[in-house]
Amino acid sequence: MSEVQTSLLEQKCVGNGLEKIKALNNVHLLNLIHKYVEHCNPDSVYVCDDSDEDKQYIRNRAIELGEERQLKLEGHTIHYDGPKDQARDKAATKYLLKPDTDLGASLNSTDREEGLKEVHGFLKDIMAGKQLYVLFFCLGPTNSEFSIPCVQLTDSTYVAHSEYILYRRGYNEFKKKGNTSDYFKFIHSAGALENNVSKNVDKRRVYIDLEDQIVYSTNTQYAGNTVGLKKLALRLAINKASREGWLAEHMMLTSIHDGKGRKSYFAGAFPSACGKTSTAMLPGEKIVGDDIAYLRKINGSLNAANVESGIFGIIRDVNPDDDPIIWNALSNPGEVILSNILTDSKGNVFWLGDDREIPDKGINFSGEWTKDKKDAKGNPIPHAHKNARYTVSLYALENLDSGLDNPEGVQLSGIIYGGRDSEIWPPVRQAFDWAHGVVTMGASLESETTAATLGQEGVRQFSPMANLDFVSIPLGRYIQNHLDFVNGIDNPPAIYAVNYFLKDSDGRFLTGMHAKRVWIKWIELRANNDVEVIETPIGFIPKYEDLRGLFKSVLNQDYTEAQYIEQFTIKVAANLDKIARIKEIYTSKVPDAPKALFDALDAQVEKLNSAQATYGDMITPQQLA
Ligand code: GTP
Ligand code: SPV
Ligand code: MN
Repeated sequence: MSEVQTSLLEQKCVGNGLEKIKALNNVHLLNLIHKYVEHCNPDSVYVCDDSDEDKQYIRNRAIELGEERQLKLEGHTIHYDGPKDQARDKAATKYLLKPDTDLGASLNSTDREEGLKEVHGFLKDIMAGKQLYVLFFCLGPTNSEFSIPCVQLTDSTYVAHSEYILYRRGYNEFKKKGNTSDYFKFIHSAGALENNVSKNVDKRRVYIDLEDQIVYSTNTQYAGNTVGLKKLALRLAINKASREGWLAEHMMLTSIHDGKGRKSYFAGAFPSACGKTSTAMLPGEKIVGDDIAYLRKINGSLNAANVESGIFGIIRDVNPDDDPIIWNALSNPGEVILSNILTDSKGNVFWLGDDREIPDKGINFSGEWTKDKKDAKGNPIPHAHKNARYTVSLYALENLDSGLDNPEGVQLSGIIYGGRDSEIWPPVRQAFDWAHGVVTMGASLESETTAATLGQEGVRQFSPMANLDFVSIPLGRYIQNHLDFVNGIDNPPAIYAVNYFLKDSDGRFLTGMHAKRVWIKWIELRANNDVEVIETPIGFIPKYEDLRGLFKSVLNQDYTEAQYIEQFTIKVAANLDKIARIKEIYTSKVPDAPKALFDALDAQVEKLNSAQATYGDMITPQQLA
């Protein structure tokens, strides 16, 4: 380490910041911090270790600078992202690739040298007049095979504060690792601010450099584009996992209880805004995680760990009936960051679907808001954004599972895939075997787009493993990794698919918000061999009597046979069309798609064709029972 480098940091670091960095004994890290302090040119640098004081400093500073405002409830603050910065920006998110690498047509990439030049152009002197925060966190439990240490450099107190709520602290994890370059690095700047929101969204970029495991994020605040350890890290992790033989997935983790002392863990992958948090928060069950999980083979079993220790959840429609635990967290004192909902002058908050009387004016994601306010196209601006969110620690929730911090993760009994599918898949079914589940459920997932990404909503999109937005290796290899992952696992978890979003021909949902409790209870019974099934061409489905019993015992609802038939009838032509769409994508866009994928799809087509010849296009469960 040269004199010049330490002298710049010495000059800029507040307090004993430089000593904190030096104590980590990591030259690579020291150089990285020096490089970006020099390049981004902040007025000062604040280095955080694992102390509560540093966390408190960040939170106070967020309020002092106005990136967050205190609300009526103690500990609650509100943050706003700009009107054009309310969701993940897929178009501006790109992998930086050398000319000789290719991730295939389904992933967004740009030339590495050009991308680095562009984003470093934006970053030059971008922090002048601001303070830079250096933060250390750990993905996954600390002291564990799952742990990945991360450093975040940001000029946003909101990003830093969110990370304190969402992740385990990692300063000591760095200390243990010593002089390594194998850690994740996140360089973020919100850029110039106007009314505390990023002003230059045309210069918003999320650029992922897989080679150096760095993600650069500029001129944006929305957490999905900025909080390094969330979706930015997932993209790095998928690549790392592929090199090291584990999986990084867009999955919630929950334990389901039979009421007699039996507890079984399930992982579930659903695209953004398609039910992960809602499924992880079911009444009577426990949450391990709601968004991102790492999966590893440990002692012959398939174990999963929550990468995070908090929730960045959609606040729309949160109500005491459907989400009592979240409602409680949002209605009582405690550390919570709310974003992009309406606030009045007294610090009260209003979100979409909360049934409270909405005031005529206040502040929301569009700035000063009044009931008659319209956007540039003349459309009314709702009082809160559809993708508005809350940030809360899992440790603050009464339904936290005891497995969150297990260094070995939790052992999975099942893996669930689900998307927004208004037409085709039944509410729940089980795959015949691992490959059938991986290919016809995970790799064949389609889902209608939502407000969690910028762009049109309700468009059906190919969404393999609910993870396509984050895949950072050729897609065929990603699927192959899943197919191979079963090798060496003694009792592989079964694979299930759910669909909470089936609609009737008038566009009404066929199942209510609570029905998922029944599907999950059925999955728990099935995973423990407590119920029988009906074999259909697309997998095993529940028997009517079992569902009738569960609807009664879990929800006190009468589930009629007519409902069952409507929901579980196999739509052969629609399934065949879907497989044709999926096959076309893998054929034309995924040059390395594994042969086993096509074999499983072809076998599925054959089963459907032969059932169609016998039973016709619509096959009721009774015909197969
Ligand atoms: P991200 O945080 O973006 O990853 O979303 P998520 O997968 O955690 O989705 P979440 O559970 O927050 O659900 C998103 C939206 O879907 C919520 O606003 C719910 O109202 C709606 N939703 C969840 N479950 C159901 C369901 O069973 N039926 C219907 N119709 N809507 C549901
Ligand atoms: C998602 O979009 O999948 C989310 C929110 O969970 S974000 O942080 O934007 O990724
Ligand atoms: Mn969620």
